[in-house]
Amino acid sequence: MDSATQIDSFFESAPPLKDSSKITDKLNQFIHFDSPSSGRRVVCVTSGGTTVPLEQRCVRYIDNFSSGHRGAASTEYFIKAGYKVIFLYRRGTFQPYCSSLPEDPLLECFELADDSDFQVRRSHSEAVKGAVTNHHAAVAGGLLLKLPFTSIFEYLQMLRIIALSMRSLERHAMFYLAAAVSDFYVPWKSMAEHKIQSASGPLDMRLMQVPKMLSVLRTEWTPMAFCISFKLETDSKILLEKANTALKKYKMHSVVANELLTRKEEVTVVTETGNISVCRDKTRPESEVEDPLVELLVKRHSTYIKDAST
Ligand code: PAZ
Repeated sequence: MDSATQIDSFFESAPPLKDSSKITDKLNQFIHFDSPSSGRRVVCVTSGGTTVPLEQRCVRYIDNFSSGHRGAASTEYFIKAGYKVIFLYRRGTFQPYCSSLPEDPLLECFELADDSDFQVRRSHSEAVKGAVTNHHAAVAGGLLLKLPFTSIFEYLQMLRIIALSMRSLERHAMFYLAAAVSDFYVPWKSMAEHKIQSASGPLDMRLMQVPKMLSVLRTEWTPMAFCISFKLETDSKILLEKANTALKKYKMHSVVANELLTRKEEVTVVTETGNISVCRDKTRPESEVEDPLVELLVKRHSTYIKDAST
């Protein structure tokens, strides 16, 4: 099967996305909230890992590691830089503007004020107020649209809808693909409907390869967008080579290479003209590597936009 056929068959056999027309409406409203001539840049930040269900009435699934911290933090820096952000995130993972919130369970953040009312505990009130204010400003100001996914089927269908909606933005569109996307899946039609029974003995299951959507994103869905993908490895010896291969194979504008253990300290931005190492400012404990990373990518995006007019 060639790759176009694999992609078609993935989408044809996937369970239909719930609310797809509502999602398209939300996206169109969000993207065109400013007048179309405002030249506002829009970035789609993907975040968190996709699941691969093993049963249609899913009890068990395979998961991909990603806390969603990278995507959530980067979203805040993109908004600070003037972008509108479509945050495509895995349900239950880190959210923008929540990093300073207390880790206590939700109910422990509140106390009863009197019989009928409650309030945020004084020790948490500054952090909660800051998070609520910043989040509200971003959403109400038309700068943040959050769209959740869980499975690989939802993720790829939503990514396609987003990409097609962003197509008209041409070079002002950016993709920052930090989500950890499954490489293997069970096609919906060959998946057990009910919970797999352990009494039947060892589980023998064949997983198909998830078709690579990066090429189709670059060549068909949004050919003019500025595209950044991520490459995670645990073996540092193969990391840069794999990132370089992805850069060329999928025609990415940059690939951000990171190792599992050091991903919060440093990343390497792999580009056609060389590799750029980006580190967290270690003199400031609260600093995040996403800050200089987003700054670098915003500059490169500006150059990409300017190059079109020369
Ligand atoms: O979500 P997180 O902050 O825990 O980790 C971020 C990351 C390592 C998932 C991301 O930087 C990344 O490399 N994503 C792509 C993973 C891959 O499919 O290779």
